[in-house]
Amino acid sequence: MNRLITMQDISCIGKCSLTTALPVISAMGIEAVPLPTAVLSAHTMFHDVTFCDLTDQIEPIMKHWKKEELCFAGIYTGYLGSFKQLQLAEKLFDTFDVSVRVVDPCMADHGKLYTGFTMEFAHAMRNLCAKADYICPNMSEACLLLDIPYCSTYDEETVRQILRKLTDIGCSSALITGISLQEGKTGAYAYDSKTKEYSCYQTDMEPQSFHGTGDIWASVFTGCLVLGKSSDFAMKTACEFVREAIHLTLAEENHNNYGTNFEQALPYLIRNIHTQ
Ligand code: PXL
Repeated sequence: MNRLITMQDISCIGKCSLTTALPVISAMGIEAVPLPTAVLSAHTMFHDVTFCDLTDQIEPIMKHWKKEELCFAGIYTGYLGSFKQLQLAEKLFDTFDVSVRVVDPCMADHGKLYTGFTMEFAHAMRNLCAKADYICPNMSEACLLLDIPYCSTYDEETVRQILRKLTDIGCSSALITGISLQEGKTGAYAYDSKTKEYSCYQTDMEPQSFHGTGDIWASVFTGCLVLGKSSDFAMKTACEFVREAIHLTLAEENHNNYGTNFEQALPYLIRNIHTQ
């Protein structure tokens, strides 16, 4: 059975980071191994969040896995909360030889850094991105990584130019999520610096956006790659799963606003990953 390490926090309430990555990766038939960085009572869009830092645990956990001679097919890093955690994530990539390395440089949305993040952190995130096979920022994160003003509107050529610059950081492929090239559509755009090929997938845009969808997207994308699927299939499957999760959330009259009903979309995901 494939085994995948995912390094990010546990936000108990919020349907993001590990509380989405673990069930999604497990549903795909992959052993989901968490490397938890912190425990928060809820994600940082809530007020008065409690926070317990687990940075001190990360190296001992890695050392133990190494001693046990455990092998992993992939590593996927998500929300990381400090410079030290960025360094440890780099060490994780150096310690385990895996075939799929995905960095989701979680730090911003809608042109704004998340609470507690700085431009210096965005610069430091570049070093981790350089070690990845794939990075999957949204447009806010892509612009921060490149130190350019936020592109709230863009044409296809601008997206392609940003993607090329992202791969100049050192990763082989870059994908930007949440790219909308047509009214009523949204999806992702990818560039593979080895083949110099671009690829785009667009699906119907749901009328509301939700927190945590980037984490769900990256979990499905990484899971597909670990299962040996193509990156085009991974991109399509991730986009369609997020659309379905939002669709099912909006179908519930009293849905919460802090995250999606992605759990109800898991059967859809399981059906879809076996179509190729
Ligand atoms: O979904 C990204 C994320 C993960 N973890 C925590 C967050 C956020 C986004 O705000 O606050 C703690």
